[in-house]
Amino acid sequence: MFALPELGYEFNALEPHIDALTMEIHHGKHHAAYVDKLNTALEKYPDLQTKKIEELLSGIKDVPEDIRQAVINNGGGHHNHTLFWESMKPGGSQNVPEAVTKTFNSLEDLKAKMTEAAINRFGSGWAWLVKQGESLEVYSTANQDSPLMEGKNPILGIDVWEHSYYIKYKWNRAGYIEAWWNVVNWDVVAQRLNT
Ligand code: MN3
Repeated sequence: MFALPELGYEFNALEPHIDALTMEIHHGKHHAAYVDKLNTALEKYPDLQTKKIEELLSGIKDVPEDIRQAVINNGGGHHNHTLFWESMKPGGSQNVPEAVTKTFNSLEDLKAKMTEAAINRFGSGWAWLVKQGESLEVYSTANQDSPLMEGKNPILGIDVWEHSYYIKYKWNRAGYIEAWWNVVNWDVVAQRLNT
């Protein structure tokens, strides 16, 4: 059985960049629903219930076909959001990892690349910084598709589903993305890069 992880900070902790109501609904309703639906999908496959979510997603081709899409959507949703909550902290943090500046020249260049990927993701999805082997890459996925399904290790991701910004930013996805950079926890990004 998978469980909804604790946020680690209050719903209002990321204000004014991410508002409390968005956080409450996003975590307590959207993420919770992915977890519930993932558990329901796995009901008839007890062997899969004890696997780690990372294993399920990176081995998605081995997941039985009748529940594969449900695991892609809801398992992906569970893993993506878990990573997302951990990637943010009140006030953000400034310790940008050296690997980031090495690959992208500067933090500003990485931000520009990820922002572009996030703005240009048509419809719902995520923009990512991923690691594959030793190299870093920026790209985006649709819906809740996890980079793990393509053998890429997600390091930092921004949710650009409308549910992640519509209450405060309405149509202004770019405004939400710009504000989000203020709460990115680079310490966690650095940890992920080193594992
Ligand atoms: Mn979301």
